[in-house]
Amino acid sequence: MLKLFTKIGQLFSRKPTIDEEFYEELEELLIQADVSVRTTQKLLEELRQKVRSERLNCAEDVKNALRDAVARMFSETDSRIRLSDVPPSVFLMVGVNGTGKTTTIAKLARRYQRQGKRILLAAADTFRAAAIDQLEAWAKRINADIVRHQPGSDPAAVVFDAIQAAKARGADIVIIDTAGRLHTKTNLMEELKKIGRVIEREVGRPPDETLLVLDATTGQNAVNQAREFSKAVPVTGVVLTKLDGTAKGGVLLTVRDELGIPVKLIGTGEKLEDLEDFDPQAFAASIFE
Ligand SMILES: Nc1nc2c(ncn2[C@@H]2O[C@H](COP(=O)(O)OP(=O)(O)OP(=O)(O)O)[C@@H](O)[C@H]2O)c(=O)[nH]1
Ligand SMILES: [Mg+2]
Repeated sequence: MLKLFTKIGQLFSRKPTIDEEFYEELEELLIQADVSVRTTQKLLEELRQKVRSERLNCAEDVKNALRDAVARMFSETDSRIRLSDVPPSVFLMVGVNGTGKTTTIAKLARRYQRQGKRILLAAADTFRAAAIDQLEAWAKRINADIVRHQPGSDPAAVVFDAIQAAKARGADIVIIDTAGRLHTKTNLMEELKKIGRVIEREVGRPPDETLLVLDATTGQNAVNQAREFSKAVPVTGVVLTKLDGTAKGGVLLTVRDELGIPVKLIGTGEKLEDLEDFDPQAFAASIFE
């Protein structure tokens, strides 16, 4: 189980008196765990109301009330990955440099291969030669098809070829790797839009998933990235990686609460099997233990 809010768990196990001092400490710990100020205020407000109206005074009850408030934040979210009934399904992976896009692609590909699906990878990160080789190395390792062009070529052309190849070979899912980009660079954002248009034209619908890969260890910065990316492309879900390396799970809450984007997957390590579905209810139930 991930230990994302350990300190908050510890606060409750000290059996604190539920007073102003308690709320202050809780507020500080939530913010330290990268829950944004706004989302923290919202949670605390809800908690205070419940404590008042139900006259809660034991730490255990207050902890449960906080857990319920977190669970409610996710309750209307559909956190499952969508596949199309008409293959190939297309997943577009986006995000800033080094967040874990390419690694997550390999993990996802492996997961669907295990379900008997045929995967084709598209090396549309043509910006770095090493990026193409990195994806190809994963493709070899997991025995997946890959479409690649020369470094420096047009990423949208790679995507076009990948979709044609997927149709010709009967692939079930095309997963597109893209270059890490700063959300502040407009030309790179335009490139993503162009890729989106090619997909829409060639499969007759937008990508089934546009997954924004965020590095949990970057905290509030990840939230800013999410805000900017979702202005440029219709992000359908977030993959939060490197949760194994952090006690700061608050990004999960903030992305959901402030941006309304469902968190769909979490990365918990560098290995192929280190990918989990995000389960909001289990998450809420476990985080304060
Ligand atoms: N601990 C940990 N490391 C991860 C996780 N996901 C990816 N990494 C590591 O993060 C580093 C960057 O991963 P990449 O998949 O290359 O990231 P990227 O987004 O494709 O990077 P660019 O192509 O440069 O934009 C690698 O060393 C990965 O092994 C994770 O869930 N946990
Ligand atoms: Mg990459």
